[in-house]
Amino acid sequence: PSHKVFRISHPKPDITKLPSLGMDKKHITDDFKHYYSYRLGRDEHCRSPEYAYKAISLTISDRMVERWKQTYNLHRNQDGKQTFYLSMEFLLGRRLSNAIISLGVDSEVARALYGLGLAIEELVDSEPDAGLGNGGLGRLAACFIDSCATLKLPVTGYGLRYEYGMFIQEIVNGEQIEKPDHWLRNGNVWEIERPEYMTHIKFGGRTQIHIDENGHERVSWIDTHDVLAMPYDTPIPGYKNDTVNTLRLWKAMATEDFNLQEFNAGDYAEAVAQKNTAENITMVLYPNDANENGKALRLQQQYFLASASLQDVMANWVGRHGKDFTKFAEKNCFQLNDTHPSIAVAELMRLLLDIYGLPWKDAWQITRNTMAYTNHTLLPEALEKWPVELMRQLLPRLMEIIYDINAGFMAEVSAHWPGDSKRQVRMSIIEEGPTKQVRMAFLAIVGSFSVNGVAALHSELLQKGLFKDFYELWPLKFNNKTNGVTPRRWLAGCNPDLAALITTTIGDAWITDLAQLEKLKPYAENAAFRQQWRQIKQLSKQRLIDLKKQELDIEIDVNALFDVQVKRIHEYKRQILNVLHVIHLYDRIKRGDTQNWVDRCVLIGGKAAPGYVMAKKIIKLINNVANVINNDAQIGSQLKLAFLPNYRVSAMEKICPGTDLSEQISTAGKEASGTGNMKFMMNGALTIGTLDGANIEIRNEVGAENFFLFGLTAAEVESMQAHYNPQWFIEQDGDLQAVMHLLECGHFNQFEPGIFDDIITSLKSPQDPWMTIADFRSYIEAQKQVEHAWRNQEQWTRMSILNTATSGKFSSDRTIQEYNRDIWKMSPIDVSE
Ligand code: T68
Repeated sequence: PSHKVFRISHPKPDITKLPSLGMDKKHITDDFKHYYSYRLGRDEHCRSPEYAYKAISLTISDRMVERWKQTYNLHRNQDGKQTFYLSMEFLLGRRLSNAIISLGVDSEVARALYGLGLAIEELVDSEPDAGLGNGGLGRLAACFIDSCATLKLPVTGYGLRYEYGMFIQEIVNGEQIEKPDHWLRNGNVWEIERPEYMTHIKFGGRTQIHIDENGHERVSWIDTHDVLAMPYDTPIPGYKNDTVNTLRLWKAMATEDFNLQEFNAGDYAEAVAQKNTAENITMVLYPNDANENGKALRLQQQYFLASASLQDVMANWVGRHGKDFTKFAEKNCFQLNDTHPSIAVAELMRLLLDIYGLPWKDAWQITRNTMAYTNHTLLPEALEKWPVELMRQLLPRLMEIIYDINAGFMAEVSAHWPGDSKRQVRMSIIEEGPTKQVRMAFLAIVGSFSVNGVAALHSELLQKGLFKDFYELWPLKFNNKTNGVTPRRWLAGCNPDLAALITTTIGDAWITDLAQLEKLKPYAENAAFRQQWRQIKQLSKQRLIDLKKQELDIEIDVNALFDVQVKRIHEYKRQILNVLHVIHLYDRIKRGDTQNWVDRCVLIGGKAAPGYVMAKKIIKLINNVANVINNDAQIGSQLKLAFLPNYRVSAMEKICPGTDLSEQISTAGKEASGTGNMKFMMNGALTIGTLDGANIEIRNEVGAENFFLFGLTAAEVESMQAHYNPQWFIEQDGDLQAVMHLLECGHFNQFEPGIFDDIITSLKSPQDPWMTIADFRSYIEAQKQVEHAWRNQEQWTRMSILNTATSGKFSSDRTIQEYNRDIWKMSPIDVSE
């Protein structure tokens, strides 16, 4: 008899096999009902749109997951190159409408919801913003990952899952009050926890040398306090291309054996309470956008992000290649979003040396060919430096490695410039002085193969100024990548009426190829088209008024010129210059100088870093001036000023379609790029601006005749600095004298004496680095040009159309194509094939 066992063969059941989810009205409706009733447990008595928002989001999210898993596996298992975008901030904003647009199910969803008696607009508005960023830098990261997915590039975002995002700003008595933003309170339907990819992060302890099995000296980092990094993945859908990339955000958690000693000693409660120290690491986003606060917790955050992300990538690499790193640099790139994650340079060295046992030379070569660094600022106060002592305590092994990197680098410098010890001191990663500090930007430059600025002028100034020595040493490392914004959110999503008009006129290819907007140019000469264009702008302005009506409690005329400045509050961005102009207009009305008057509504919004006293004063000034103007019956509709509280991504989506005039008035040479300027341009606003950041490129694209230019150039600012004399400008200018007088006599702070003294003093100081007074006259003249243009509505509309038509360059798709062409060098991966 045969010993063979005869088994009934049956197909192996696949627990993951599911039918594809339907994208039609019926399937969407069914799933909505399912989630609403079963998962959320609500019924017809529930009155809150919150649950309907959740039910539709879960329905949409499901429809991304299948494509997401496919993309994820394809990226991990292919043998091509991958890029990892490391950023302390991803300012995503709301996700529902973006997901709907990307999947191309807008009309099906709208119809399904309509059938259920729900309005999509209302549901969309109950989603909290994911406010995990301060401003431009964080929003840029969000636009970039959108473009990467749309361009089918295998790019993964790595960031932190802050429990509290950017604070919520309230205005009380004209002053900013910060409220915590507990954005996760009602759950986050867009993320999936992935405990299977959890990693350990070390802090503190000490290092020890030992001899490994091959007789080589190795360093181990011991007696550490470990923290767990738990990944949460968010899908990043490409535009109608079946690609869904991943944003992986790390949350800090206590290890399970936290404080075992105390635990065993019976101090149970104390041990549990100490869990907090670990979990604090990702508790809150630091709300400083332009200066470093130097807190140890911030360094912990930075290392936590760098280490968790690198370990994650390495684990995947070792899983597929074993410990052979010869091709690692060829297949992986880390793009560092500013210096915040630049400790990654030293961390990659540590992993290669201590964990995988590579010799220094090999590890250094791999690191230097894997890292790329983007700089976002020239302001010295924003340049990160960490005290050597702090780093030694917190990250002793990394401090050793940084010293070793610097020793090698100093040897390179002295070989290149023999005997130039001044240059060595200037270029050293370690800044000598009473407290030695690590210059994080220099670590990033030395450790990477590419260094880029974010607009042409900014990149040029980096090479000529801040990083001159490094540019002389490695000219080929330096390059420019002018910023961009995603047209999915910043035109198609936020301005559906305008998007529809554009699509009817030139087709819809512009959504993924924004240069196509050029085709609108001839329509600037078409009166009927201009009429439609104007109507849409008018509607958007009305919507903006309706939205802000209760909040602002002022009457705004839709026919007024909507003049908008929204961005973080900072002296270099010169919201004060805007206020000086408003005071000047007020003064003119009061003097009866109102011939050819143009009614204007000036809107200013933005958050001040909580510790930035001057920025908070500026908010107070705006509110006080607004109070005087808006409550003066003689002024009426001729002039309005309002501060828009709690400016954020979702606010900008409503503001930019309704803006006529975009204020981009920074001191030349100080704003690295700006990205709000691009959003306004795309939505048909005209710009009044200085020759700063990307303004220069905006003006080049749209033409000087369609841009209101004023102010000193960066070179003039630089050369005037030493002999700047604001008093001289004041003496020359009667209008400016009148404005200063109103400020100085306390006209806007009658019951709060002295509160604006600091502002006045800084304006009049020869040391004022922002040179506001120097640009007053040319700003006023440019504003007159604005009014002149506005009086001819046909001409204004022409210019508005031309702004949109020439905004193609400022798509982040173009930016990302350049990053890929020059730095990442990856091939797109088609998921649908
Ligand atoms: C901005 N930087 C630039 N920084 O100011 C802006 N900083 O010109 C540019 O367009 C934008 O980056 C994108 O390149 C920032 O937004 C920060 O938010 C920040 C955050 C933490 C620490 C320092």
